Amino acid sequence: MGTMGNTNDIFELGRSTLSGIENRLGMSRRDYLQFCATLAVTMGLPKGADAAVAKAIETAKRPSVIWLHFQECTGCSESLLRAEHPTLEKLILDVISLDYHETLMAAAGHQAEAARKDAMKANKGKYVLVVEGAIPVKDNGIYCKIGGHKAIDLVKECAADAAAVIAIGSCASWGGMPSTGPNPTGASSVAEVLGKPVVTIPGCPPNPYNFLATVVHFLTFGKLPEVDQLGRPKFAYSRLIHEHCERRAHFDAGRFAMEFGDAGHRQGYCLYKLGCKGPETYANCSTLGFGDAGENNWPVGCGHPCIGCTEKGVGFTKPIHQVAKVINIYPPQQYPRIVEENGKGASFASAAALAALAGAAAGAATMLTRNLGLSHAAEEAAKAKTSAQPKAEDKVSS
Ligand code: FSX
Ligand code: SF4
Ligand code: F3S
Repeated sequence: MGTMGNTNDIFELGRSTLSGIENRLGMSRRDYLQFCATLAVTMGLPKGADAAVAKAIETAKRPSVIWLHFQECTGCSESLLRAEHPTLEKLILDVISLDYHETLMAAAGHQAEAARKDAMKANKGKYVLVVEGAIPVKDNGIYCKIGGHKAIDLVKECAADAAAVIAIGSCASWGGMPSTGPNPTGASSVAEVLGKPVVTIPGCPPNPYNFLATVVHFLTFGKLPEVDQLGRPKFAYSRLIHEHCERRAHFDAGRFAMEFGDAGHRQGYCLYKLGCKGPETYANCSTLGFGDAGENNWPVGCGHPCIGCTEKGVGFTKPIHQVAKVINIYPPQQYPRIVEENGKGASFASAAALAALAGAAAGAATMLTRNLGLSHAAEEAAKAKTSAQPKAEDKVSS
């Protein structure tokens, strides 16, 4: 890896080499550098690292990526390549050379098989294998076949000559939804099938930036990021969601939503009593919004309890209404601010795109997000203005 850049490098980079990126992506230099800064921050890199990231993306050879799909819903790919966010999609396809992806490639049948074999041969020992979905192992693995090959054989064949293996999504990371009891197909994780640890990016779906940051780390530093004992990059999965949740101050103050739609829910109170699993789930959802629809674009930000989708033994295992085990009872040293404008993070453009592309339902969801996100203080201020007395049915339980 080269030395980390500094702020001057960023401007130098902007003047000297970024015109290529501008042309390729049809995006402004400012947006591109902002994207690099987001990735650098996601990885927890020190100040100035965004210049090194920008340079690596601009100059390094795009790694060949072979992307396999097994037992899953394709939500991981959807989350990465959302039609609503063409900029993100373009960036991803510029950062990596996606040589084989069953959902996206135009080729079919023997042509598709040939594309996979060609990419593996041409990039032997250098390609990144991304696996989405669990692998069924019961009854000799007959429950998932692609092109006549069993998933269990395909993953072993493709992993043999890969420089790195990344399991994307909870299904590939630990079995996810397909492994829910009684797990009739024996849905298993990539690490279990390969018999060795791999990098895992759990989440159903995972935050696209966590995947991108992992790939860009590989590109910038020539190695994958540091991981925990479950293979999860530490930059994203070392803290509990509950530690940085925007509703944490409500939890500590004992202000809870007791029912969906009650006064507490509408005022953005803590969702613990509705079964939120944030206190026992490790992920950065509370600090990094999904996609580019705004900082509050995550389950709790939208008024839904976290179901612990990143965490084996929690997501798809514990009943949604069951209260979470509070792993860390200590209050944080610093409280995240109760975001007054909670739910207003979505840019006008992305909210409009959501509404236009996904129809009225998404538009309504955006409005709901905004309404649910109104903070206690904002409601109180509004109430004071109109001198309205709270109604009996609006009483908040705690
Ligand atoms: Fe779906 Fe991916 Fe969930 Fe699994 O995400 S969003 S079922 S983790 O493998 O496609
Ligand atoms: Fe946030 Fe859930 Fe923790 Fe409440 S229980 S503070 S909603 S993570
Ligand atoms: Fe999943 Fe909970 Fe994050 S449900 S997306 S781990 S907030």
